[in-house]
Amino acid sequence: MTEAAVSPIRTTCPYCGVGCGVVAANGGAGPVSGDNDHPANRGRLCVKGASLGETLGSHGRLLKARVDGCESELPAALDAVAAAIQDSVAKYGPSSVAFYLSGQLLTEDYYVANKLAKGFIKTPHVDTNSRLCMSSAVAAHKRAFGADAVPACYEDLELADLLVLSGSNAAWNHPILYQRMKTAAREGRRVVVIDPRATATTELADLHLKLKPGTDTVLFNGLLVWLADHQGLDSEYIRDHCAGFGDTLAEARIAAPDTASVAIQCDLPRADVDTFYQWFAATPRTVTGFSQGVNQSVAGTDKGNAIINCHLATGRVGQPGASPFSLTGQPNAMGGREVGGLANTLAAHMDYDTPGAQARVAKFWQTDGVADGPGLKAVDLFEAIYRGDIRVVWIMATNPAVSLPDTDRVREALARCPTVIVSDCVANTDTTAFADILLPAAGWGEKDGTVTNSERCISRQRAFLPLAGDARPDWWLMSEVAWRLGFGEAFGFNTPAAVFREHAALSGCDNNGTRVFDISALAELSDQGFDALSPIQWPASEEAPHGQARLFTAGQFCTPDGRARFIPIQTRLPRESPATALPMIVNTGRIRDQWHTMTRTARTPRLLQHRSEPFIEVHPEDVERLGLSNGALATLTRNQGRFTGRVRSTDAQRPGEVFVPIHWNQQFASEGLATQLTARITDPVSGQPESKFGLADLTPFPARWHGRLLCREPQPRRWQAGYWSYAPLAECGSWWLAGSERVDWPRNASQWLGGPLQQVMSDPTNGCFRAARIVDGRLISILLVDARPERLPAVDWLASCFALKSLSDEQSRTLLAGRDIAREATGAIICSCFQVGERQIEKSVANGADSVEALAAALKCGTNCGSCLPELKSMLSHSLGKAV
Ligand SMILES: Nc1nc2c(c(=O)[nH]1)N[C@H]1C(S)=C(S)[C@@H](COP(=O)(O)OP(=O)(O)OC[C@H]3O[C@@H](n4cnc5c(=O)[nH]c(N)nc54)[C@H](O)[C@@H]3O)O[C@H]1N2
Ligand SMILES: Nc1nc2c(c(=O)[nH]1)N[C@H]1C(S)=C(S)[C@@H](COP(=O)(O)OP(=O)(O)OC[C@H]3O[C@@H](n4cnc5c(=O)[nH]c(N)nc54)[C@H](O)[C@@H]3O)O[C@H]1N2
Ligand code: SF4
Ligand SMILES: [Mo]
Repeated sequence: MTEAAVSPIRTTCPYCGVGCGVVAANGGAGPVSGDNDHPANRGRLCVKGASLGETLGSHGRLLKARVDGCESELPAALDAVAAAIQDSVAKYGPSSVAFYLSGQLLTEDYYVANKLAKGFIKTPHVDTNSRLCMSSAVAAHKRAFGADAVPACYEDLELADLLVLSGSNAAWNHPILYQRMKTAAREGRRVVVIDPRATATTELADLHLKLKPGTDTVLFNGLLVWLADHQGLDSEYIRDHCAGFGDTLAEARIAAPDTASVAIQCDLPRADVDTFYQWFAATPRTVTGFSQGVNQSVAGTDKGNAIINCHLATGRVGQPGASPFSLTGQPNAMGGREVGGLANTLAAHMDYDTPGAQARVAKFWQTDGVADGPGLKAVDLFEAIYRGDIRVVWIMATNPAVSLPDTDRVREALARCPTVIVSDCVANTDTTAFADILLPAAGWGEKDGTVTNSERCISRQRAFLPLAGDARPDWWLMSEVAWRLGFGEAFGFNTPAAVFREHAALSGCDNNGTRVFDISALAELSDQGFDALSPIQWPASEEAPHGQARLFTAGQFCTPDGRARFIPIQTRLPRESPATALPMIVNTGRIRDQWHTMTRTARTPRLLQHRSEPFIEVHPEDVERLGLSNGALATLTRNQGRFTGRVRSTDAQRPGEVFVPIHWNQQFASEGLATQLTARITDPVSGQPESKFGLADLTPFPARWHGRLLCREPQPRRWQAGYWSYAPLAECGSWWLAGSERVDWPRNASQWLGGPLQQVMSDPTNGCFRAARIVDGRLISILLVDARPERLPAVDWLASCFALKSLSDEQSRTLLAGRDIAREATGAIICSCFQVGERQIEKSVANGADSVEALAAALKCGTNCGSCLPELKSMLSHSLGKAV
């Protein structure tokens, strides 16, 4: 091939549910940029999307299958999968087999999994990590609208004159949508954020309701009462398009009789509650966006319905700029729901109890029957594995040893399970460690198919790279197993387009307008048509062949009588078993630059610079009360579970509550699993775990020493430390270490550093020790130990020494002294695009910069993707002592 550029490929970002269009130039060898023509992002990308190119490559990939710990050829591994399923079905029945899927699969993968499990193996046990993510919103939609359908589109977030965001940190988790919300700022437009902590998103808020965790239903019940008492209802809409208003209002009056009661129950200033209610009543164009602070709750479904009740009561559903809007998390959370990938659904928006659905789906799939009832939801599914009722589980594109609550129990379940099959694109995760059979899955850039974003927009993910090693797309791996199980005829797909056509046809099968999910207009797409498919918002049916932006605009819903349902909401607060009535409430969530369990985003050093280790955000009063200090380590303990992280003292938190990130796991930290701090408590309707409320003791980590160790990789771990946290850097690996044991440094250091030391500096009176291995002038590894963590030097310049071909004597001495003379330390990176750190920003402010524009002029920070703007603003306001 000549050097002629391969034409750019348009695809979709594999991270969040915003679903931005991405252009990969030059077969992935070129830079990745935003697709100007994609309706979700119009060319913009956040820092995660913009770094996608750096996550490609074979490093860390699972390239070969493994069976019982030994490398295997792929056909033999697929034989082993089929044999395990066949054997288990023969001995224990189909229900002994389960599939645990993911909103990160493509729709085509999901469709094949659902068909194979429910239609052919005939196990009902197919659930997905969407259970932990969106199942409360799904259940709320079904209760209110009769179908799991999001009425709104992204434009509504801009059109709204009042934007309410509840339980959503969109600035970090839906960054491009957040940019759109921000750009829509105008005279008269207001934003209300409802969240127990201040976040980057509250920067946009005209009103932040820092409510007591779990009390959202009280707040929205109170709103319904207020609307009824202040002529705020749309009585005609309620009369003509809804049912159940009377009972719902009566229940709301019991739960939240007046604003005084709401203010006390939610622990909010009464005036703020009144303001919110007045704004809501006065603003016809109101959108309420909600996410995990709503869904991941023991009252998640009720929280969703409490919000929807207020929108129905004001006729604000499916209107321009007026709707409830569930912001989905994963790139294909929606696609999974569309194929029926949740255990309580059957297929294509049909439930097991939808009249005629089982026979219809069986006929369509040309099988003699489907599984005969709903299967187990995620948390219960893993309990069934624990008990031994489920004996074969196939886990695909999710990392349940990290993401399910009470992870020790989940790990024990996986250890007990006779056959654990894991398909992943990454070799070493906390879950692949339990796999009996490991299948190499094709990753982003290699896969072809579709995903559906938060606004029901179906977009193509397109391949632009060859398959790595033996990796294959998930739909292909499952179809191969189906052939081996004797179901070959039903799985004769040879392209994802063939799978998509079948899925589209099923959505239209006997539909006649009864199911809002109908994409039958796409059932006849040719392979070329599929390749060229432009983003389209479902439904895409005979009536709406080009898609539809909003649903339910005419007030016609999917219930048998066409009316939406008000749902009476009682108060149900977060709970924990009494035995663990410990002092701190633990809230868990996301950070800007990492994606979930870090399998992909941690491959990019620049995404680990914003937050580089596990942390605990604590209110300053608690820091003081519990004898902690900002920047030191602390441990949260719940039963056997421990989480150790660096304390970030911040009044963003409410006293008595802490926030920890969900990302770190056993690949990246000694004790970084947030899910050890949350119990197996679920919402009774949706089965979604209460991931935002745990209880734990918070104590200082008794560190005698703190250390930083940097080694050229790969290196086996030779050190012992009570605390460690790992970050891969460009030229080396970096570990934060700390220990409570006394260490004889001169004796141990050479073992820790992997060989004889060339440079040593020891100052026992200050608890200070430094040693380096330098071979032929090249830095191999370095250890810096200090009794006080703040005296350890910043990692960025230490890491830069690994890039040098040879160190001068002067440089070696500087290294051990821990002082950087070459370049001033930047501190934690705030702007990942231009690598601008905390220290530089502080310095710039000290030199007179008093606005983000001034910072941008001085440092360029915030001028590319904009993900860091909320933090820049917050740093500025903090330093200047006033809002900017
Ligand atoms: N950078 C990044 N972006 C992501 C992801 C990621 O891993 N990293 N993951 C994606 C996925 S799958 C998802 S689901 C989304 C999630 O997106 P979000 O829902 O925005 O994420 P979280 O940080 O989990 O939680 C949101 C907020 O809920 C608040 N909260 C906690 N308890 C309550 C409560 O009782 N009431 C209210 N009103 N709020 C509460 C928390 O303080 C937190 O700020 O993000 C997506 N985007
Ligand atoms: N405490 C607490 N727990 C939570 C949450 C919380 O806020 N707090 N949030 C919950 C939510 S909303 C979510 S969505 C989950 C997320 O939790 P998980 O789904 O467990 O996390 P990921 O890291 O996204 O796991 C995806 C896995 O799939 C692999 N993978 C990526 N692409 C492919 C592919 O194409 N094919 C295959 N076969 N594998 C692939 C990745 O390498 C990775 O191992 O966590 C949930 N758990
Ligand atoms: S906003 Fe979400 S979809 Fe868009 S680039 Fe960022 S992570 Fe990807
Ligand atoms: Mo999620």
